[in-house]
Amino acid sequence: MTADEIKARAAELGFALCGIAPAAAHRELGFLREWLGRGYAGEMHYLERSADRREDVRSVLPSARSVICLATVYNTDRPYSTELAGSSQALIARYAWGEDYHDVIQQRMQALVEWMRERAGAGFEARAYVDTGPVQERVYAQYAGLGWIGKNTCVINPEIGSWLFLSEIICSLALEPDTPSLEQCGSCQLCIDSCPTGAIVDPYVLDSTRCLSYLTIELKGEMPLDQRESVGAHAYGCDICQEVCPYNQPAPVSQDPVWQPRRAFDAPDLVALWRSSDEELHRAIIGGPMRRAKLVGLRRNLAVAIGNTGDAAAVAVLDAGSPDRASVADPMVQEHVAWARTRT
Ligand code: B12
Ligand code: SF4
Ligand code: SF4
Repeated sequence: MTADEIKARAAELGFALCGIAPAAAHRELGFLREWLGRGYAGEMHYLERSADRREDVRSVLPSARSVICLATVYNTDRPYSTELAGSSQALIARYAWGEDYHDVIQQRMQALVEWMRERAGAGFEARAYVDTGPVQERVYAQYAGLGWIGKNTCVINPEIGSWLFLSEIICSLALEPDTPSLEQCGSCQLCIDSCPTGAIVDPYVLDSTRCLSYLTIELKGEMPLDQRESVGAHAYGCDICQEVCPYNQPAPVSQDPVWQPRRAFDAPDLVALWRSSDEELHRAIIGGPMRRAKLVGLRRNLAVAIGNTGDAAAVAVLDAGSPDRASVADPMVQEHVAWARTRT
């Protein structure tokens, strides 16, 4: 079985890109330690706990010789958040609009692994991960030629941009590796200049504790007071540093039904989301990537975002909760509601 045959099968299974990286101690894998040492992981302690394994895929699979890197386009034809300035829309990162990519992509990779297993000889071993494994996915993707790690830290393919889910199959086969991608940001630094919080502290280095994606998804407790204003209308994640990137102008869109926005997240209105019952919100996020979000986290974000509109009528909607909206009454949510009321 050759690398080309694997790539052809990956394309049939719906992957937009497939490349091979050697399972080796690539230089960039060493940046993780320094990044963690600077406190840039914030409360994402799992990164610290698994740092040893993240330094080399051979600690996950000792027989590993190759990493088959895959990318899936999740972009759809809806406008960028930067085109919605001044609207009453809740900003939700586009990766979260459709089905849960962990489930969808894991199934597609499993089909590829089974296909490989049927053709490989005895002793074939493989591990497939999408986002959740102890693997620095961007580094391997860059070595597999899928794209380079841009100044915004995202993997960018020169032809199809960066709206990509990365995933990989670490395997024992010694496959022909691809040529690593070359950096093509040049003198551009639009992402650094456009980040509302200054989270890209240096080119290629992101301080998560300032990133809206971290503040609205990963941070579980209260949002620091001095960071609430910069959240703007972001209710879940942030796409700005990719929206401004010239390599995403325009970016291809996927017709795959699994990535199309669920009704609840297609141009969602901030106030309408706040008024939704817990049951309605729960139904909207079940089966999607947001299912990991706790309702209180979502309510917290909505309260901050509504406060940031500065619109008295919108802020007046913020209430103390009701029997079918118990998450609103959570003390942490109510602290953010009180903050929002000071904003008009
Ligand atoms: C933790 C995490 C986050 C954190 C931290 C992000 C970060 N930049 O590190 C937070 C919560 C902020 C986050 C946000 C997002 N994430 Co995220 N995240 C991850 C995760 C689980 C681990 C990333 C990691 O190891 N970070 C640690 C740092 C050290 O590594 P890195 O930035 O990824 O990589 C390199 C560069 O920073 C560079 N570097 C670092 N220091 C230095 C120093 C110098 C001098 C140089 C030259 C280079 C350099 O080399 C690093 C390699 O070590 C990965 C999945 C995975 N297992 O890899 C997904 C992943 C990176 N996330 C992804 C996505 C989609 C997002 C969001 C777009 C979601 C959203 N819309 O809200 C945002 C994008 C924000 C951004 N600009 O990165 C995708 C990225 C796809 C792509 N095209 O790159 C991934 C790969 C998940 C997936 N399987 O698809 N994420
Ligand atoms: S995702 Fe948003 S907050 Fe995070 S680095 Fe990019 S622009 Fe900044
Ligand atoms: S906006 Fe410019 S600097 Fe930032 S990742 Fe894109 S090309 Fe690179």
